[in-house]
Amino acid sequence: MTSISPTQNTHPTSKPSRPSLDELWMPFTANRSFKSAPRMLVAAKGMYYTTDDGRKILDGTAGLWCVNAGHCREPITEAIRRQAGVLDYAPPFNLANPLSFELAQRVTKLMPRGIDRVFFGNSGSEAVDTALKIALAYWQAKGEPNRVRFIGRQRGYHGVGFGGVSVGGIEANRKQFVGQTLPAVDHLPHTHDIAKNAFSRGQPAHGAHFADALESMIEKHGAATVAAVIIEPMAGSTGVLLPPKGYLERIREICTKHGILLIFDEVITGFGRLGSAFGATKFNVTPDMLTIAKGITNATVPMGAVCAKSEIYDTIVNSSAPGIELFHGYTYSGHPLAAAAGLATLDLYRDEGLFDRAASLESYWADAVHALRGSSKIIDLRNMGLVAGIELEPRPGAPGARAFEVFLKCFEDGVMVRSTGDTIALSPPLIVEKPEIDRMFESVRKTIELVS
Ligand code: PXG
Repeated sequence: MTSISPTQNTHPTSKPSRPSLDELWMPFTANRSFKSAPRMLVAAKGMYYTTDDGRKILDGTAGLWCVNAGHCREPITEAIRRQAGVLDYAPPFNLANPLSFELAQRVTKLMPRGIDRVFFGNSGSEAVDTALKIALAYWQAKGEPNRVRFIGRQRGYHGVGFGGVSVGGIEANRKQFVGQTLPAVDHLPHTHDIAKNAFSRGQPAHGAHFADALESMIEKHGAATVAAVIIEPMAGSTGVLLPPKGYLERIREICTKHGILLIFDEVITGFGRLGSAFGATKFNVTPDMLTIAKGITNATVPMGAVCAKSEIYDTIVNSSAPGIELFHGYTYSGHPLAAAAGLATLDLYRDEGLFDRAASLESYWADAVHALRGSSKIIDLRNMGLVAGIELEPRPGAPGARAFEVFLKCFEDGVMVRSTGDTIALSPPLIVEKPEIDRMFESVRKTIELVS
């Protein structure tokens, strides 16, 4: 079978020549349906993808919430190219490459004060499982080995490792693996309350009280058994669920009161998505650990990380006998290509002021989101930074079908949106221009009218 090169098939009318689709088992995909009608992306530049039949697709989702600086940005591409010819790989166990240290320092400079240690992995899932393991190791080192319970939240997404699906609040991601997820986990209620907060602009007013469930859970299990609470400051994957005003502050307060570690999973909210470097800086609530991935390298080379308070690092490292202090790590932790890509990405974010750019576009974006109001099929509209959630009335007997059809039809129309349940999520690269915002919402508006 021939393979596709990005330069082929650039005429919209040409028929693509495709590789065999049989061998690849696609992730989180309806394989049979996709393979009967594939959507193949072969090139990208700036705000646009190119399909294998030569169509340009406006990227309304920054890939999967990750290409925050736009596609194929030359400074990043060049850094990767250069690094690949200088040091392709260096073992990270008892050896190192200097770029990983440099990137760790650069990342901590963007973090809230006090978060100043970084452990690298290769994905959000690895970052989450690493953070959970660090929490357990921390409590062992502190002499409180009974603190083993994790508290996540309904509708939370924390990747696909055994730790991540356990603390995550998506039943579908656990049901094929019943019996082997983490045993000591509880879930807070989610904060989505359409009855009270529908069509809120920015943070919803009602729902700080959802945090109080944490107090009851701690009381039920005993504070001395809880290792950590893990939540996304804004839940992305399950439909753009914003933290009600006062909610994150209250979660922080309760964790502090009971000495429980608070982990913010910022895999989506990191690197400017909400108009600030991180959710923690946007909402001015500092967790004890943050997990990051995606935007750290503009998604060019896989990378994830856990960022932790130095007290956590010091406790584990200083309490240990001479030798390895944490029995955890990856072949590709701090990979030189990822580190080079990360440094070039952070330079680009800084040089183009992209986090501030997201903040300055927020009100134009919010206007565009809320201008969709009026269709009987839309039951809620949510916005924050450069994120939108457009929740549709589910089609009777077919939850998620309407939103998925909107995704398919927008793609035909040349705009990439994301559907999750009955919510359409938009999260474009932070370089998006106003006419592109208009085009995205026009396509979504038109398409929602078209679907039954
Ligand atoms: N935590 C959060 C908050 C995420 O959003 C992960 C962890 C896992 O990251 P990796 O790199 O292991 O995939 C994620 C991933 C979607 C979607 O459609 C979101 C993610 C992944 C796939 C799809 O919203 N986020």
